Amino acid sequence: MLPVDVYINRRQAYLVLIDNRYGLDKMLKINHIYLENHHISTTQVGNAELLDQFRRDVTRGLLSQPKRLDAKYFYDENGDALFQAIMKSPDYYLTDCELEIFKDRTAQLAQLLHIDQGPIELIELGAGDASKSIHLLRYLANKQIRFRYIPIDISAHILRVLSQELSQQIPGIQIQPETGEYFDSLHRVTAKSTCRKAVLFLGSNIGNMEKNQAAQFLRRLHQMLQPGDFALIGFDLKKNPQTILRAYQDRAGLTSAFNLNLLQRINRELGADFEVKKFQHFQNYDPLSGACRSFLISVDDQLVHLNGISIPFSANEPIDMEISQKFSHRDISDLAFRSGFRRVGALYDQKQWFVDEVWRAK
Ligand code: AVJ
Repeated sequence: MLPVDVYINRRQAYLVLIDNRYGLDKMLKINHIYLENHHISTTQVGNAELLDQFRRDVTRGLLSQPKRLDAKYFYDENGDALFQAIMKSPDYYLTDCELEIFKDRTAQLAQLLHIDQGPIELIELGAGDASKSIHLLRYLANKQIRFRYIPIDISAHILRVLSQELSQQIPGIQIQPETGEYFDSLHRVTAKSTCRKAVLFLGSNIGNMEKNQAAQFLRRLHQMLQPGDFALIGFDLKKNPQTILRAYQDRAGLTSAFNLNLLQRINRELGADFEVKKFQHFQNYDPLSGACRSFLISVDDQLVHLNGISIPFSANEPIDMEISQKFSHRDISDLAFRSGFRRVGALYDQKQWFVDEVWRAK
């Protein structure tokens, strides 16, 4: 659901939402306090446009060879819930490691970001439910540092959950949620203010890009920042291959459900006819390249219909779903070098499975 307009009527505010699952317009009453604490962006692209983009990307992906789907589309309402379950799973170690860093090393983190140098905007890319960054935000609030928190996420749903939760947990927090793709949203944000900035890119979200894409992404990020601005980037490190594989081939089958949910979403939102039980999740990890990849494998020869197009699948044909790249120290320093950032600090969890790196724009 996406807010498309805001009405203010006496002390009540209404957000008009379009629920794309049912094609219904809904009015949602939001309370006065909620509105005061939030900047509500009315510049978002309409729902129809997003749906069109989704349709184009899915069609192109399924007509290419090999077939692929973009993992950024995992995050509808069901996908958000599944990812939250993954983060709590004992097999998925990434969140625990990074949470440990944010809980135990908050002061060092804040210091590395030069919090004593006055007001700062904390922009979080792919903020999700902000379960890690909340520890840093609470620390800044307690120290009475002036800051604004700008969570960016492709899921409008998770941003609503997050905004409600944060306003409760940290009363008076200035929060400006932005729904959309990373760079569209970043452009909107940087055009609006010249305040000094720290961009948070946690959870090894950077691992969802192929190596060269990641380098290009970080180069663009660097170009958008002012000298002296910060980036705080979470990298999942190379480690025992079994440990890594286990995180994505989890015993509860959450990752499998997470992948299959995208087929269900395509059926529901784009009117396709995937028979979800005719696809099987397959995960692999290559310890040489550090690429951990998710596939959905067609169990049989089958036809799937989408937009009046018939898409043939042969038995055992894969759909390339997601990469979760793992990094060596060398990989990380290469990325910093190629993107033009200076590395100014690094914080590890006890097991040294994960690192949050602090980089400064030159
Ligand atoms: C949110 C991209 C960091 O790749 O580890 C979790 C997503 N996919 N389980 C990851 C994910 C399957 C996650 N990131």
